[in-house]
Amino acid sequence: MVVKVYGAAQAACPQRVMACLLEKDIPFDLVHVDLPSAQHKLSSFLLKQPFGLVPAIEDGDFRLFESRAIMRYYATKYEERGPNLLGKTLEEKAIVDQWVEVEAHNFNNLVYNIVIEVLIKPKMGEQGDINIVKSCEHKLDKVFDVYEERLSSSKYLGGDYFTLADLTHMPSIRYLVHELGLAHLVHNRNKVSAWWIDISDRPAWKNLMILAGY
Ligand SMILES: N[C@@H](CCC(=O)N[C@@H](CS)C(=O)NCC(=O)O)C(=O)O
Repeated sequence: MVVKVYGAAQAACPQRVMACLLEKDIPFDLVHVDLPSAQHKLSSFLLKQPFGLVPAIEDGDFRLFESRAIMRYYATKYEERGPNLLGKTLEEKAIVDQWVEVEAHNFNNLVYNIVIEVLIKPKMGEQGDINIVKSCEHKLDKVFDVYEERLSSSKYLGGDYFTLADLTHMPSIRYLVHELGLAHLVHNRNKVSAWWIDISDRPAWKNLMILAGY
């Protein structure tokens, strides 16, 4: 049974799921949900994701939403296949989880708010608020200082090898570097810059970039 991913190829949260599936070599079909026409708010889609957000998956009879829950599910279900994305010992797994939580609670919203002001509002004919952008950029600067420190003593955020801790950051960092004019946040820092160059060179990520049509 091929996994169905409901989402949009260029939306960050579905990309988190697809990056994980590609790392694990799990075949999937992307079922396009058209965000500009608010297809994700239709009652038929709310059956799959009751908050009207992408992604959601269907795997046979099994359904799941929330991108980080989905990536954890597949990384666990296929723990023995392909790269270990979870950590091996209980402590390694806890540290991977810690950085996944950091991404969800200290990082993601800052980038998301900038995306809204810089990309989404202008597309809808509204002017973005530069003060929100500046404030989020300032906060992100501090978060990246923490990452620089972490990556000075550990090759990857979760430990010695690439895990979900790194993967979960990738869609947002791509936005910063390639679409929001904020590449300096990454490349002004030696360790963060080397880390991003390394993880964005992974075949799974490059395949996702092709799929997304970049
Ligand atoms: N916590 C959710 C967030 C999902 C989310 O915010 N998805 C965005 C795309 S990255 C979306 O559906 N945006 C459309 C909207 O807000 O109407 C997850 O990780 O799956």
